[in-house]
Amino acid sequence: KQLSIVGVPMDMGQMRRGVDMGPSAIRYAGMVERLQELQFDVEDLGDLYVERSQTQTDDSGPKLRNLPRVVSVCEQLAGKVDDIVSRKRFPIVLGGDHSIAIGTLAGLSKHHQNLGVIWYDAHGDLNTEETSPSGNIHGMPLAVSLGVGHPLLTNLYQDGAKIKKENVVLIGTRALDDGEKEFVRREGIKVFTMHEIDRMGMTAVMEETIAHLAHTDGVHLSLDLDALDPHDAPGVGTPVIGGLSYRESHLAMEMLAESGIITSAEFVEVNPILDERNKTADTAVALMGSLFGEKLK
Ligand code: DIR
Ligand code: MN
Ligand code: MN
Ligand code: MN
Repeated sequence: KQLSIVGVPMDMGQMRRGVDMGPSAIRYAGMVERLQELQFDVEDLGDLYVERSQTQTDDSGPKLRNLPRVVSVCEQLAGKVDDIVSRKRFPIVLGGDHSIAIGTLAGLSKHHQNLGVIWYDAHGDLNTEETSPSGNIHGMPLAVSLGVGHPLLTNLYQDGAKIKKENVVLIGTRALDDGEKEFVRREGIKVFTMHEIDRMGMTAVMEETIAHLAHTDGVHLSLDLDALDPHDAPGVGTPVIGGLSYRESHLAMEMLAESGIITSAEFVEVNPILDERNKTADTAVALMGSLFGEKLK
């Protein structure tokens, strides 16, 4: 496998400054070296240009904060991801807040008719401007990619939905807003909340996830570090107690490595300002090691 890394220093999708430094923190934690040790051809494309003027954060409306800037970064990212896949390489996107998944999935959708998505996150990211309690676009990317949301977001890069609801699996969910619960019920989306993970165990959850996505033509892993318990990943903007352990997450990554189904990945929401000695970036890199087959070597 040939891997291409692209960083997206985006923090406009939410209110806590500092998540724009996520790509640096993850590289500093030794990401490139870790993947090279696994004998991959690793290309680091650096970071996208993200216009930043911290004093101009759009706090005006309760809805879709910083919409134009999020759109322009996501357009740029979609083009970059499209290009990486066109060159037959495996894209790894580093966030940045989770709004960037809109761009990642838009770029991937040029190459997949039936893309699977694993949304590893404490949250559903299924809000729309009507249901969002925060107005933060990082709470909306999965809804947008399913074709539900503001037209500037849903029609980004190419018109309409980028993925299908039957190809999505949420893992680690424990903080759904009311509108998101309604979305999940209405659309019948597959969700493994912490309750199911506790009852079934991560092994069975991953077996079911992999079986559920067996018919797809590729699977994207969108990993929000806040899926993990704040004990293991304190450096995130919206921590939620009662999360996935470091061990459960490694097991999940190892099972994905064994399955061979993953064709792209992103690691988002690492905020070094809120972190403890880069622990969250270290966790992200350790999980990448497992996802890319450290145990199989
Ligand atoms: C919350 C937070 N549900 C919102 N979402 C986060 O603002 O819509 N997603 N943090 O990962
Ligand atoms: Mn998220
Ligand atoms: Mn989250
Ligand atoms: Mn939240």
